[in-house]
Amino acid sequence: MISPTKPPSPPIRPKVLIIDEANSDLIDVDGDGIGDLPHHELMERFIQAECPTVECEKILFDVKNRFWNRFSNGFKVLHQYKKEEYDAINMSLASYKAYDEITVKGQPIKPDQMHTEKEILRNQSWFNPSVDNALDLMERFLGKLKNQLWNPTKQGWMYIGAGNVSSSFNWLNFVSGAIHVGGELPLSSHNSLVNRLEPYIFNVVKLDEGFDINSDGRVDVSNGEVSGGPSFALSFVGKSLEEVLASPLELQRIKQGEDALCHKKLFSGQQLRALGWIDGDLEKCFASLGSYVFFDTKRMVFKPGFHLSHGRILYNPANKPEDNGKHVVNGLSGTSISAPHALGKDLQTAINRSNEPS
Ligand SMILES: [Ca+2]
Ligand SMILES: [Ca+2]
Repeated sequence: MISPTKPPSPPIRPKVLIIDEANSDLIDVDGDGIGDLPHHELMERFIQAECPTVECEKILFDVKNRFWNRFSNGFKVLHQYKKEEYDAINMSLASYKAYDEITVKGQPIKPDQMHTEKEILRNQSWFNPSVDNALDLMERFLGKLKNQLWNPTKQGWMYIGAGNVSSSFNWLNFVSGAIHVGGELPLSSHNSLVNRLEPYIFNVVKLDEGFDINSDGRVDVSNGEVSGGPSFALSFVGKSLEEVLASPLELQRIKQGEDALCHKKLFSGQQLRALGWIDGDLEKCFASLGSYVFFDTKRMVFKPGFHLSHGRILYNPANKPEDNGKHVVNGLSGTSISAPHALGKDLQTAINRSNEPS
């Protein structure tokens, strides 16, 4: 006798709310220096890259002015009118404060004290009441997230990046119950409020039909969505270090104001420090990556990840042995990417577990 086959369960389609800025600059995906996707769109792609069945909704805030007032007002609106339930939230908004602006018990705060002194810090006079209000609203909203049966942790997930500057923290990392994602590199902000570490730099690999942003061999951004110019990395890859590293004479010319040279050369961390463009911590970080850096003066960003292989330059910003620099055209970095990467992975892991035979 043939036993009836159990019909397959319908695919689980988790629902994620992305909270981000409405008017952020476009992010360059294909590495030609021209922006391609809005930040919130990139957040969605990183979640989808790990969890293809996800449905994303977005709430985009205009946060250019009076950040906290607009933010907490925005959250009030969310509480009043947004009735849908979500499996997870990706919180991309952030605002930063330097550790050296705060003292606790008469001493400057240390990053590893942030968690134990959390309540004291939230009750100090420097703590903006609008911030406190926003944190309270976020905690209440987090408490209302869907309690999904397929999610083994039975709790709502809110993912918040820790920030990209080691001397400061993100105010939003005070939200209790959230997953605070730091990057696995000293480039990012690290303190005891951070409870999750994820990769900080992601290679963008060119495939035939588009671009793979999470190194799984599947296209996440199609060819038609990018500006399509040559990648900045191409002008260095395959050359010898002598050809591409700024010489002492060129460093001198840059010091005298010849900015155009910045786009034509790579720099070591030591050279950037000598130019006064980075501090000692960043120099150490670049040295630990073993990489040379492209310094984009148009947008003031560092693109690390040029390595030497058999005497030739290759580009592999995430330092992934399996990519080996082949067809890598750009590197995307920051904890605002580490966070949706973690979110997508967790959703897919929960879905896979719920599909396992019991
Ligand atoms: Ca581009
Ligand atoms: Ca992919």
